[in-house]
Amino acid sequence: MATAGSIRELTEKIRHRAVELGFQKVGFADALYSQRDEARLLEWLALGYHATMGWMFNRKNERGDIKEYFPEARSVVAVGMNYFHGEASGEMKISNYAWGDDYHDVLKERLRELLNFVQEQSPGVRGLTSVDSSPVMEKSWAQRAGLGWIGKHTNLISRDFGSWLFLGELILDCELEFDAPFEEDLCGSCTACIDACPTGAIADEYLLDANRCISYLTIEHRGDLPFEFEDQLHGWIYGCDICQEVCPWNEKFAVTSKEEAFAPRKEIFERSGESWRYLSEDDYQKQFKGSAVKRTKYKGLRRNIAANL
Ligand code: B12
Ligand code: SF4
Ligand code: SF4
Repeated sequence: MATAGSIRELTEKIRHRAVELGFQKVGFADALYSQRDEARLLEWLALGYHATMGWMFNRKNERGDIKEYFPEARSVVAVGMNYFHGEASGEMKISNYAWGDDYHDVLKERLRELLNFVQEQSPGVRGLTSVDSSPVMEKSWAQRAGLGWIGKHTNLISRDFGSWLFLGELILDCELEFDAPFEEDLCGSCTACIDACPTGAIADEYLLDANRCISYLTIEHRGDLPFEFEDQLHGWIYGCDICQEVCPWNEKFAVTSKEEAFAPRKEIFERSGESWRYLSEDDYQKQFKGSAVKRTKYKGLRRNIAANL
């Protein structure tokens, strides 16, 4: 039978191990259903702000209630990894998050190691690792575990690294000692992200319309770009960082990541505008092997390059 002392000890061991594994942020939240989060998700879907991302709709029950996804869930270990390497520049811009190796692979592997560690410490514990693609509301879990607050641009911001953090979770069926949620909203009266977004995608504070978001259009949208946005990519060929680049928390607190996996690949970073125009499928396959840019496929990247010419 676990005692308060043994629960605390296990929690602190996990925190320590997560830091050793390269996570700058780690916190613990009670795996409870949140009516507030589910209501916001359903409102967002009802507005059609998920655009063509049908998978956001299809698994809404699991996304809206962690117990639907993992009925035995008791604790959520929320982690954040700093990936900042500078602001995007040049005629053809790729978002900072995709300059190195694919973060899904990097975080998943570390979270699996963390799960192994938990199971060594406490045999019989079961858990799931989650990075981006699982039906889990990651920003909300990070906020509930005390990592930071959700800003008006809808990304999670921390006091110490700004919003340049990848998020991931380890969902466990054992009890841990929980951190206090991050209750403050440090956006205050600032509206820099909303004012800077060139396509008006931040429909309201804390509410993003993916249909208008360059990140969605360049990464997730398949086929031709909607007519209205054909010439509205503003130099971005994969993702978009504008709302994060103008955020005062990022201007003040961005720290260059020491994670080698996220170091910019030279051949991507130093490519001239002109040479993007002639990117062959062969070059694409070689240069983006193991990179998040693979998500948009050669066809998608070519479409985005053409839209910026
Ligand atoms: C779908 C998705 C997208 C979509 C939609 C984005 C969105 N804002 O929902 C698109 C393709 C546009 C996208 C873009 C990007 N994404 Co994305 N995306 C996701 C994904 C898979 C789901 C997000 C989700 O659930 N959206 C649904 C809506 C309902 O959720 P929400 O915006 O979080 O809503 C919350 C708040 O807005 C809040 N809220 C609503 N009203 C109010 C009112 C008040 C007063 C308050 C306080 C809060 C509040 O409540 C909601 C629930 O908590 C997550 C991974 C995951 N599994 O969670 C990654 C994720 C959010 N993406 C991520 C990243 C990095 C990006 C980009 C920065 C990439 C880029 N540079 O191009 C951009 C950012 C664009 C932006 N301004 O949001 C990271 C964010 C990390 C962080 N620090 O926050 C995540 C967590 C992936 C990861 N594992 O790291 N993404
Ligand atoms: S990622 Fe770009 S297009 Fe999307 S909300 Fe931010 S500034 Fe607007
Ligand atoms: S730019 Fe301002 S309003 Fe937007 S997320 Fe940052 S602090 Fe909040």
